[in-house]
Amino acid sequence: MSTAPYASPTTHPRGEPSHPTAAVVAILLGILVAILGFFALLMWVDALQARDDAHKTAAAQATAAASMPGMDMSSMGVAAGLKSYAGASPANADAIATAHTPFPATLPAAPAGPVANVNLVLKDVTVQVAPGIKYAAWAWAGGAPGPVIHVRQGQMVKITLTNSGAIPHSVDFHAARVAPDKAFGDVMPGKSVSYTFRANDPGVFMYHCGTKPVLMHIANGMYGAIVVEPPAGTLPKADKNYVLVASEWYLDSDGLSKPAQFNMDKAHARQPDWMTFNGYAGQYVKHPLTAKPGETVRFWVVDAGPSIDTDFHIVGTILDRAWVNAGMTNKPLENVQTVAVPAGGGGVFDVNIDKPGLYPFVSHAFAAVDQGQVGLLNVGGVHGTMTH
Ligand SMILES: [Cu+2]
Repeated sequence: MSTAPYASPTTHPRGEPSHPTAAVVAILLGILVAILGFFALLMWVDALQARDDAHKTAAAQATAAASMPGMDMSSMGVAAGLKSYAGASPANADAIATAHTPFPATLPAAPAGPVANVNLVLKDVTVQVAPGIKYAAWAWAGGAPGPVIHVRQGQMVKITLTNSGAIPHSVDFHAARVAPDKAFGDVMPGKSVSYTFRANDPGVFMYHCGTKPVLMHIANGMYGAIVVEPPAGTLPKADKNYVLVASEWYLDSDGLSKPAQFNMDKAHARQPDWMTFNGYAGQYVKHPLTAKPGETVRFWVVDAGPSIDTDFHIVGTILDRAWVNAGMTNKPLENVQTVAVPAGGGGVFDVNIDKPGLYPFVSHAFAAVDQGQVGLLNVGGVHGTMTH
């Protein structure tokens, strides 16, 4: 306290203030510092208390989450010791894959007129996620993904959702700008609801059930894609339009003798057994998408997740145009090799291939390919197949 800088110029050799006024000021200053010190101590005690409170609150929240139905966090971060059923296959898998009717990837026509009426029916249904692999899905009347919806930018979209499942569900459209608490609410079993939104934003968007736990409802098959196409002449002309919905499946058994069910531990660990385009592993390897040499092929890709991104890539060519994460009001990227489509996002990709051949489309995060997220584009009607 006696080292206050003001005192320095007149400091006595022993360090004592040399003037009575200086001594008084020094005493006052000493009192001030003591008061400040006291308040600093109070603030420090307060901070300790706040930190302690924050810890208690976090602990209480974690406990509450763990006790909520479907919100079991006990497996979060547990990555080891989960049994994988990846690659399980019956003896006649090849015959089953050949007989399988692939999900129609071709973009259907958009309805004419100012209003697009969309009827969606939710249903508990056993699907196949790979040849001979049965899964007890919460999905749609036609399985998983749900139907591809195609509307024109500016159209009013009237969604009617009918819940034919056993528990409450809902539908959240990423293409909509609506109050989610009003539009995306739960629909009880046996009931229907309707809501409308104007499709003002062009692109390809995910739709999905948003009922808690959302991870489980999406992983069980409750997702699909809606294409909002800009007015004719806005985009370069495409000769073929294909829609791909990427997703993961988390199985509690191999699904061979009886339908597998959802495994929350694997979903939390992000360790899927199967990864697919349009719900079925490798279906477009056995039944390739097609194009003629020199045609412009447009892929509308949604990654439904629930949790893993898709690194979209077509082997043997370059993406001529890429509207990244939908965003079709922006200029596309040009001549890119691989584009990430995030979980819950979309991307639109144009290719024009002049050399006949089989061109695999994949998620270039290659574990996804091993788990089934691969298909072929057959350019020029060539014969044969490949397992890339
Ligand atoms: Cu649901």
